[in-house]
Amino acid sequence: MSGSLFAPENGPWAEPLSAGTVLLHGWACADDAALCAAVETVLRQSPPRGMVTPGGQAMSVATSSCGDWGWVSDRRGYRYSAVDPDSGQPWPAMPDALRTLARGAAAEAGFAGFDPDACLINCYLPGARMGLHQDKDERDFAAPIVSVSLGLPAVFLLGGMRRGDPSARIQLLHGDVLVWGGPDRMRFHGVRPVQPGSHPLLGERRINLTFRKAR
Ligand code: MD3
Ligand code: FE
Repeated sequence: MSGSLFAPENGPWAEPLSAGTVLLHGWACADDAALCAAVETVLRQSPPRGMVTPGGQAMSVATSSCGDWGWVSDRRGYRYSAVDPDSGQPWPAMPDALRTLARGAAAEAGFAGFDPDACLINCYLPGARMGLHQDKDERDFAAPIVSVSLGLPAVFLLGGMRRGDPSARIQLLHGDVLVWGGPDRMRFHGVRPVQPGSHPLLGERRINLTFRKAR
């Protein structure tokens, strides 16, 4: 019965956080070594790099992507690009292990048929954080976003529809998968600074994958 609702004794379990957000605790744990290996393969081809916001601020998170589209930011703005601007080549293909995980998690959360064409890879060293923002660079807000947390834990901030709305603090551990869509798709969210530590598979890092339908 692995993966069924409210069965923590059986491994992964689903916790609805609000109308359109489900936290699948430990969903990625069973396959974590293969997932981390697939991510490392992508990162050798398109290494994580610091981005600059359109306002000129350096982001503390280093970012890469795989799939048909990758997310980039510079002084010209935020956008999706088919080419890694550092290599001049297309982004690495989305590994099957990653795509299968994202599709299964989306289906478990009620979004059957999710077909991501982009996977952002956010790499956090201790101290790295992500300020409150909305994900609004995608074309189709009807598709959900699936987030996979690997390595060091983090506290994520789940805000409201306006920047000033209060936000809940939610711990994301290695192997946790968060699916959000529908009424929650445009919520403000962020990540508190990652605390120092070491993880057996990834060392002194947190890696977050977000699967999106970009175009
Ligand atoms: C669901 N990444 O890449 S994902 C991003 O952990 C991004 O790297 C974060 O935000 C990361 O754009 C957070 C988890 C998350 C965060 C906020 C949410 C899921 C959410 C807000 C509403 C619903
Ligand atoms: Fe985001």
